[in-house]
Amino acid sequence: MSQILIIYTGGTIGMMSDPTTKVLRPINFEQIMDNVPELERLNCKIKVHSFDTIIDSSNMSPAIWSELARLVQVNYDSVDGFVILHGSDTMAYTASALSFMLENLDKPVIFTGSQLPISAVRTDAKENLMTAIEIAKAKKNDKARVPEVCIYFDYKLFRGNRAFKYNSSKFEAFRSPNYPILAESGVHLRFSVNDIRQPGDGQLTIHNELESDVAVLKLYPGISPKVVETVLASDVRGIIMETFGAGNTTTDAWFIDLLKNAVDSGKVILDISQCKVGTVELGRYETSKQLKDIGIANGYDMTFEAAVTKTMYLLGQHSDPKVVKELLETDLRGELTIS
Ligand code: ASN
Repeated sequence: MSQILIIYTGGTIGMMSDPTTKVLRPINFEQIMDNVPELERLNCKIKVHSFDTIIDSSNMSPAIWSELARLVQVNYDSVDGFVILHGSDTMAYTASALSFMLENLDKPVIFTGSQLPISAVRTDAKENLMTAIEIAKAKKNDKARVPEVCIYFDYKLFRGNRAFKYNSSKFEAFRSPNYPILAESGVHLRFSVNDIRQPGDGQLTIHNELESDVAVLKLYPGISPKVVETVLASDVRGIIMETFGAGNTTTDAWFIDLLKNAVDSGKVILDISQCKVGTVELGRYETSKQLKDIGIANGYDMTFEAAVTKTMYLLGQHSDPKVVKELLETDLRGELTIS
């Protein structure tokens, strides 16, 4: 019989409305179980690890990502797969971070949650939870069907580092426009076999050293030298720069000079687009050619969540900015497509 470890961190799935204030607050896992008697009828053994402090995912942190990676490592040999219950607000960050922290993963790590509490009559939590468990235990020829860090939500399975929360009120909360979904659930559970990554031969390795101090520079027409200078002067080694269209920026000399000085001083600047669909193409327009020349890293079609967590992960592993730049531009866990 399959064994699944459910790790409960919090999120709306396990919240209840406070009778007096009406504010949604997290509840404990036993109260969740009471709402899903169907769990008993699943043909698998379920172990549960509940965090001591149950959180809204806006309070998620790299320290908790490390604890999640450790729990996966400690239980790796004794279970067939993992289901992590997590708030949807920052689920894509945690899933992206875990995808980098868990190297050579060959078992499913499926994040899920819900938009309505599990106790609500119209809840989406039960379907999300039950199908996430089905996916975590799904095997073919004794091998996991999805040996990846994923997000399962509203009948769709996404690669974790390709998804982002785009809707705060619909059940269809996530999208992954730059990569196909890995499975779809309906009457049948259909896996997109060709889009699922297959593991290499190596042993699972956990990377817990993250450098969480990164900065973000989001461009807008009219951004001033003062603003750009402030972000670039901050005491961080990595900056995620959200640019226009296919990775374009102003060509104003002051702007390019500030970026160049920052790169020359050893900072890594990663170019990702403010567009949610499509990719950065450094050098396609005049407005990105100089970025390539001065050593800005190409983020291709990475999500913001993947870009931030990948930068934290690489800065935690490597001190040489050239190595960090090179690896940022490399497909490590299926997070980018080199065009
Ligand atoms: N605020 C919640 C959270 O991210 C939202 C949710 O889970 N739907 O924890």
